[in-house]
Amino acid sequence: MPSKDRIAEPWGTRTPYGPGEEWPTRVDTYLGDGSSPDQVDAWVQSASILHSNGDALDIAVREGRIVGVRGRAEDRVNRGRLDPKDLFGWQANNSRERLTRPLVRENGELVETDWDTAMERVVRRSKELLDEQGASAIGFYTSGQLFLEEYYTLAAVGHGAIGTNHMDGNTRLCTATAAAALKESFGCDGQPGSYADIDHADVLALYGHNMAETQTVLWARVLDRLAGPEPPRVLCVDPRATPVARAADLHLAPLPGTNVALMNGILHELIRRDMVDHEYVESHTVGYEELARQVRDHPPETAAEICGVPAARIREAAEMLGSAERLFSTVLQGFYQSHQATAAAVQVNNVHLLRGMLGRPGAGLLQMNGQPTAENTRECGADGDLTAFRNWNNDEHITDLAAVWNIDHMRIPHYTPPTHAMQIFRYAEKGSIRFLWISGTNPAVSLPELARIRSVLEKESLFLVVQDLFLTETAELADVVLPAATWGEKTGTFTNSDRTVHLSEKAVEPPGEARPDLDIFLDYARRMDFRDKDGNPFPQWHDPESAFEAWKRATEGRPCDYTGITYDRLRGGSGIQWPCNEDRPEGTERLYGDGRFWAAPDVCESYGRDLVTGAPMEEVEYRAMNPEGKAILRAAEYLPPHEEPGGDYPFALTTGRTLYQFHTRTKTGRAPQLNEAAPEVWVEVSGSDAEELGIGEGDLVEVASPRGVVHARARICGIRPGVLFLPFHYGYWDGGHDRAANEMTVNDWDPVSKQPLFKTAAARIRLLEAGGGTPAPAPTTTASRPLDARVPRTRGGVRAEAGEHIAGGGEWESRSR
Ligand SMILES: Nc1nc2c(c(=O)[nH]1)N[C@H]1C(S)=C(S)[C@@H](COP(=O)(O)OP(=O)(O)OC[C@H]3O[C@@H](n4cnc5c(=O)[nH]c(N)nc54)[C@H](O)[C@@H]3O)O[C@H]1N2
Ligand SMILES: Nc1nc2c(c(=O)[nH]1)N[C@H]1C(S)=C(S)[C@@H](COP(=O)(O)OP(=O)(O)OC[C@H]3O[C@@H](n4cnc5c(=O)[nH]c(N)nc54)[C@H](O)[C@@H]3O)O[C@H]1N2
Ligand SMILES: [Mo]
Repeated sequence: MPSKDRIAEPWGTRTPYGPGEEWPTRVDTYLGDGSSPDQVDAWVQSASILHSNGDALDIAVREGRIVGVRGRAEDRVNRGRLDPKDLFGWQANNSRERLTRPLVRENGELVETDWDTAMERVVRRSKELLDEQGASAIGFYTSGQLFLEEYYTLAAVGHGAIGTNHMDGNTRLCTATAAAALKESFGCDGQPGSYADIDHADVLALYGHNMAETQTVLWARVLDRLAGPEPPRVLCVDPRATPVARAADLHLAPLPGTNVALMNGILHELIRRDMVDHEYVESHTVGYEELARQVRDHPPETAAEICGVPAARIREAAEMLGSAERLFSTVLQGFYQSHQATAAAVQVNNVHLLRGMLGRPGAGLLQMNGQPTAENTRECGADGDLTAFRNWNNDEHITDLAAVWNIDHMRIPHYTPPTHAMQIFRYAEKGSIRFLWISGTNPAVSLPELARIRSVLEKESLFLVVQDLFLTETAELADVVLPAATWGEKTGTFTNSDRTVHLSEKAVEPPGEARPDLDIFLDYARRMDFRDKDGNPFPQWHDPESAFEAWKRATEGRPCDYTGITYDRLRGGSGIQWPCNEDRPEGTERLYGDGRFWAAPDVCESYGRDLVTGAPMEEVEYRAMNPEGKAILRAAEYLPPHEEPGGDYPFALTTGRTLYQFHTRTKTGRAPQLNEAAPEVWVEVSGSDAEELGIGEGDLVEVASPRGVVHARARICGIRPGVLFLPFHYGYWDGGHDRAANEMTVNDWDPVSKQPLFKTAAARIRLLEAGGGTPAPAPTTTASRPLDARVPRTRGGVRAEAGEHIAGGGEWESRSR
């Protein structure tokens, strides 16, 4: 087996294939801690939790410790491949900095204690507040990184037992817009497409999605198509020269925040040139006239002026999309976290509806997820959604869920809309939420306008519970810290972006007294003595598998039907795509192939919102508009962002990710190979801006917005002039001050999805100190690839095994384009 430096070559060896062929297998393995394969005591089935791709893998265990991972060849998602985070990220499990005992605040200091003491404090405060103020005093803010069983339990505890409206996940920051866009267009959440569409597509369109860095294995699938016969054409919409942009046939680099203008220009062309499947539109959609009217006066020239993209390029994009026979599109944070997020994401759905590109091999669409288990947060209803894609505004859905839970339906709060994350923090700031339980997320680094978030979390009037693996920036501010067990240390299931459900089995014991999140939530429920209608303990389940079985009953007959899946069926083979039930025992590759949607008034998850104002539609309006439950073509006009570059802040600041780090780095920052590949914050500046400002590669600069400041080394790269980019990974647990991108971001959100705007702010930049020739600490293999060819390339130092391909033969270069 040849070895590859998987830090220097994150996508590994090419295994080219042609349209309609099966993606070849390539099994990637990495064993650390000086272990060799014959020393591995057991390989335990799991999947990756450092992105939403769902790469299936087996965990290597030696003497009770995790020592490595190996991709699962039999899985439909990755066919054995692993990305650098998959290969090296597990090392964080073994970190000596893991929390091993509960902590409580005594005289201002966090001190170690036992579980009884910690839980009794949580329970006592809950009861006091429920007596004094009621459920409105209590809030939960969870994650996209726990397991399905844990979210379902939390949803039952929060919405069912306590009856609070104040429950959301960090999925609000992540994929709230994906959910909203799917509800707006198709009546219900649920990804229409499948990863296998990449095997068939002749055009791939990636909107604000740096797939190469954020779903690295899926990108390897694309690269393998590009290296094979009859490759697809690729469209990339991103203001930076990402690896996706470099591989694309057409790269549009709009100014951040102008996606709706761009999409309307494209839709104008599609309609003007009549690249529309009228039969499909007529049979399966409503809203065509309104959409056509909206974009009629929005030709590419108008879009060009707003987006700063030549009109000719916009026409080329329309030509590419309009001539595709099998169009596959993905959308992610460049749309979801940008201005007019839902309105923009919906226009991508519109392209597919106009062209009838849904539910056939290669004709598909993924409003991507980001976090590994974000799909489950939404499905289970541990965010603002109602369990199993039920509709908050449909009384029958509430009654139905109450019957599943065997509780009185009046216990489920449905008098006002669920409180979204930013509003939860606002209520905590104002003092009406007085108890906040944060699990599996680190808002002191990941929420916008950090100075304000810190002041909220520090408030005396707020009782803060933090459940995490490490003493994060957020945990430091808690009243009670609960040490959680994580992936590899607990059993459960989770679902990736293309609806593939994987089982992740417990491989090793958690460190010290750390406990699975499921056990912690259930322990709380028992101590609170929650009961169902028959006086039985509620939730009625007691371990992962009984939670999963209970969840299945909640999904019966809903779009995300899990009733045909069991833990046993998930063992051994590939993950399974929901819906999976009696009618579809093998699961379902693609939704909506029959042109039927979950949009009928009685079944839909939402009656929709106005895309511009976010105002909710009433049931009667929805019934009048869409009585037969067709897909909905929803139009939106472009509006300028609230904060535009200009005056003292002439640059558009955007933020995001790099391939080697995950979020606030609690895991990747503790995996040496990954951390060394991207050890410190940097800021990306274009060549022309750098020249004008007299800034050179590696110079120390100050970047400031009206809200805060970051100090960083400058990386001069292929970003669009006028735009600055900061990775948001760097907080304060292992570094100095003024380095978190969210010191600068704005406290504003999309009116429809309520997702915060992390991608648009106005900023200025100035030189602080010349770098003396030392380059910025940014990777060179990624979007941050330097213009200066003399900067040394990123190397791994440690070599990971990358299996050779089984089909094909010989080493291939990806097509140079
Ligand atoms: N390596 C790595 N992988 C990850 C993660 C990670 O932290 N690290 N996190 C996971 C999670 S939770 C998520 S949500 C996903 C996110 O995955 P992505 O969405 O792919 O990642 P981002 O870097 O946030 O943003 C994508 C791109 O949006 C572009 N962009 C910025 N503003 C605009 C705009 O206004 N319009 C357009 N068209 N583009 C714009 C940026 O230049 C950036 O390249 O990644 C997942 N995978
Ligand atoms: N400026 C800017 N800000 C952003 C973004 C951006 O692009 N730009 N992206 C946003 C997006 S898409 C996301 S998803 C968020 C991510 O933001 P966060 O969710 O705050 O980031 P993480 O570092 O993933 O935090 C997860 C926490 O959960 C802990 N954890 C991991 N596994 C477990 C477990 O099994 N149990 C428990 N209890 N804890 C666990 C980890 O140690 C970590 O502290 O950031 C958002 N913030
Ligand atoms: Mo995310």
